[in-house]
Amino acid sequence: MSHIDWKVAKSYEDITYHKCNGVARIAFNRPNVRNAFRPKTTSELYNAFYDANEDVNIGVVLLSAEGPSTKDGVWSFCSGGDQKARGHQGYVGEDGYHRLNILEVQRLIRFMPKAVIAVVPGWAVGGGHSLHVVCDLTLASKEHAIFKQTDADVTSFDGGYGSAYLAKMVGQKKAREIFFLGRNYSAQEAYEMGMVNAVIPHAELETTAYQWAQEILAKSPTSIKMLKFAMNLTDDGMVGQQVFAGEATRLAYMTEEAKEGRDAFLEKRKPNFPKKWIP
Ligand code: S0N
Repeated sequence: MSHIDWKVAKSYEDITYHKCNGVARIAFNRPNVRNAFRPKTTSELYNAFYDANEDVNIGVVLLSAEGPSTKDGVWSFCSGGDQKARGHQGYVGEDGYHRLNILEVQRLIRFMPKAVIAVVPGWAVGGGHSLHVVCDLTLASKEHAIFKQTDADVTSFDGGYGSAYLAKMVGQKKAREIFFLGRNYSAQEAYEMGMVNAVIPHAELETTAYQWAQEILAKSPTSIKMLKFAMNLTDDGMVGQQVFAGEATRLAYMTEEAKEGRDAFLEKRKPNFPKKWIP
């Protein structure tokens, strides 16, 4: 990790979780298996993202990865679902039940009112690729990031954001190539396709991500939130509308009309709303 003064927010087994100056950093920490996620990892991810979402002092979340592998020095962001944790019915947790809770993590990233930046220091593969797709921004290591979709190799595929939203991002033909052929793409190629925002020298990746976060933190929080939800809306259907509209309701609560509506009910009288029909 870089020289930023990160403070441990909570200790976990499969991830690390830090905070510093309005930024939360959640990082995969299974580098020897290319940061594959098992049910324990996704539970921990959900828990950390939930905490970052609830913390009003946090405005931006970095999803990154520890590394490199102590076995061979290779860097990874995430290689998706842990194939060793797969039973007959799916990814099996410590309680013996199969779980698909990476999708809950995806939804939290997608619906949280804060920018989430994928910081990709190495392999982004399978479900790890899908996670970078669902994040708001992606920064990639110039030397080590490799993007690859193996879902169709192992019959463990993401038919949601990982593929359909990717197609909106890079175009239908390119998305089908990524999934149907499963080739490796460099950070530069991913940038040219439109699924990476910037290609960063590896040694500067974490500090650059932190700087991008600080730039976002200088903006109006309500604007960032409403813009994120507005850009999500058309792709997220009724749920997208629900998330966006929830914020519209929250803003409406701050008006004189809302105050009058509440007071009239509590005082058992008819409301006398200000008669201003502003176009
Ligand atoms: C990442 C790859 C390309 C790296 O290749 P490289 O550098 O040659 O390394 P390897 O020697 O292959 O790997 C090093 C060690 O790491 C282990 N390992 C790597 N990836 C995994 C993994 N995903 N699971 C378990 N172990 C992994 C290797 O076994 C090796 O260990 P040792 O040293 O002990 O031999 C390459 O490793 C690769 O292709 N990995 C597999 C990528 C993959 O197929 N991932 C799964 C794809 N599918 C998903 O992720 C589905 C996502 C998902 O969960 C989901 C999505 C939608 C709806 C539901 C779900 C759901 O099921 O929850």
